[in-house]
Amino acid sequence: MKRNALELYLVTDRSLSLGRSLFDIISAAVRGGITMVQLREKTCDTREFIELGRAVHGLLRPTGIPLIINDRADIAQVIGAEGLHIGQHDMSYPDARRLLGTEAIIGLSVENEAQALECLSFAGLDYIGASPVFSTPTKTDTAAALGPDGLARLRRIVGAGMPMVAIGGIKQTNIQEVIRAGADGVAVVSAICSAPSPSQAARELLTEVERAKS
Ligand code: TZP
Ligand code: MG
Repeated sequence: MKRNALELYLVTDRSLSLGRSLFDIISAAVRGGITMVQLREKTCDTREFIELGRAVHGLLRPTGIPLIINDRADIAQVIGAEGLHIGQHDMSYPDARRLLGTEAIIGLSVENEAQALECLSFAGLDYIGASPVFSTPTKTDTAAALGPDGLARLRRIVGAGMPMVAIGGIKQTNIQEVIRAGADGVAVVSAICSAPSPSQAARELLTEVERAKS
């Protein structure tokens, strides 16, 4: 995985897409410059998830934007997605790597310093998702918010070499502090999925990430 693929990572949530199709939201966000997509589908059935995954993969493949599937290694495998994102209660990282092989992108959510430390023993882990940086109505069953200081502590633990994306409550106005704390980029749900114009929202968020990194 190219590390700059983490700059603006769209994570989907159909319940926040204001009645619009996820496919349309993702298409618009691609036009706005997103660098990676995670399909995070908690409510649709498996067959619908696979259908959506195939359609989205068809959209993304020509653009080179990696498609990551949340939780479901089986779905990542059948649709040939570029990768899988797992949380601390999903399949373990070593098992996911065994199943998907060395080529797959595998990312892991990290919520605290002990989990960050454990990542140091995970050979080939592609990135960590520091979660949540700010508390967010999008996902309320989370650990306590890390804040920029907690994010900086995770960066010190995993070292400069580990790609790290920040998630949770990220919007245009807090991107500067998140990048300054050591994130390579930001993962967002509502800032794009619920935006009146997902393409414009993506463009503005990406501009802010690039400004923060320059
Ligand atoms: N994991 C930690 S916070 C979160 C996830 C999936 C939701 C982030 O959503 P938003 O709307 O970008 O705050
Ligand atoms: Mg999960």
